[in-house]
Amino acid sequence: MNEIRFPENFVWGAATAAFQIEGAAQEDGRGASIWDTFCRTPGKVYAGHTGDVACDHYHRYSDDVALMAELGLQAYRFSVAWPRIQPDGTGPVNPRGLDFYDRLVDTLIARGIDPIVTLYHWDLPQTLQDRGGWLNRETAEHFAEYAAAVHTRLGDRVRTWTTLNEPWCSSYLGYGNGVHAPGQQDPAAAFTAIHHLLLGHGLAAGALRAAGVQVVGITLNPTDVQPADPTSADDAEAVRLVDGMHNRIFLDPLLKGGYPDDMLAHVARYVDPATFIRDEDEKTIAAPIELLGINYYSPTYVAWRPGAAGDDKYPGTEGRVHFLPATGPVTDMGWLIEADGLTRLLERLGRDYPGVPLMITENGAAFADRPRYDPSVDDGEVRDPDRIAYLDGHLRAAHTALARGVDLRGYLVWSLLDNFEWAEGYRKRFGIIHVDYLTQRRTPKASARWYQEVIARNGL
Ligand code: GBH
Repeated sequence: MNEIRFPENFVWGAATAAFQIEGAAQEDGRGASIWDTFCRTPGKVYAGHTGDVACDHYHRYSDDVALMAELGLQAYRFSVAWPRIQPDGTGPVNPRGLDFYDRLVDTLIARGIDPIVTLYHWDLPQTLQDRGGWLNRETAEHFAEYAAAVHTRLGDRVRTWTTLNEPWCSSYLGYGNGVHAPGQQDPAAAFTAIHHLLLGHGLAAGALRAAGVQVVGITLNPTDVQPADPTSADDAEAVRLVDGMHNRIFLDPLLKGGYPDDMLAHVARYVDPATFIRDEDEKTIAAPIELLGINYYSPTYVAWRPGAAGDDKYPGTEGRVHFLPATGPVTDMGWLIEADGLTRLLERLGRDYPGVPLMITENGAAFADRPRYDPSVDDGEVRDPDRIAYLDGHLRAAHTALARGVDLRGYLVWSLLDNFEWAEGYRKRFGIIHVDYLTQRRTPKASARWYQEVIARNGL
């Protein structure tokens, strides 16, 4: 394969999220989040796994940052746990919660690693959920107050601030099909949640801007939507609907000033949008941003299938769209591996939403490590050739988009560590660093060593 080089200032890093790695769930005044509750709801999370200990990163952050430095990471994207900062989601801040992120940021900076903050990676304070969560407009206002409070403490050292991680998941999985916390199952609720999440983003973006932040952003998980049959007009209609619900319903209000008309009409089949969208909201949501984070894992293939049952993945497409099962190689999550989807997605974003710099804020794959536990070959190495192949393919795909003029500023691998994979618990491993949950021992996998070289040579 050809050698490829990335641009001079291209940023290389890794990403994590608070609930997935921190543990210390009861410590230093942290309040409960909707994920603490969800983990304790029978049947929701694999084997009843919880975030109580996770990777114990709360206590081991300093060693973890040392590992990041060893790998040569230039940036580290982490999320702040809202219930550590405001245990009940509102009111006075809990200084001990802020102290943790203060120490983390200092440690990163001392090692020359640029901190990228995500303010919300799904761990809503349970108290706010008790008042309706993202179905309650006030949650959006509370989110902006929380954002300002975190900025007051970290704003002198953190340059890059992102508001939400993947509001698609918070809304559709959290309120639409119940796969994520808080586990509600109602398409109308999902649409209401989308709006309040976006409003929360807009209000928080405004608060950060007022505080002087120069790089404000948000992370989405837009997908590359493809038709089962490229010659079918019906399948093209399925693509339009899914692209609308997955991508445009978030991207258009953020970057084009308002919701797409076809999506407003679609939502109206479930709930009157006028019950939650107020006059100035679209203006608030369209606050300027300097960074659009993209989390990419897999493309989406769809067919038009009137009357189809059982596709509950996208609440609001029931009986209209069939989501094709993977027809090629998959990861341990069952997600189709298709790096070209990343090139197509990046080019499409560059074309349809010009002017906003992009960063891949997550990309990676779950694979079982092998054959570490085979005593005949247990030499301490964690072999993950599938992950190396996945990352290599996706970096080449990103590079192709760059070569075609897409303004892509960096790449953050998901994830630094094996961690709590939401409804899948600890059984799915996304890390480039292996975590032995019995001992909390960290072992960089072969992919981490490979990534270290990619960074060192700024290319493949
Ligand atoms: C991200 O979510 C999260 O930000 C991160 O916390 C998480 O650990 C990581 O990815 C890995 O899951 O239903 O089979 O068609 C990604 C969530 C993944 C949601 C792909 C939509 C569609 C797969 N997205 N998924 S499928």
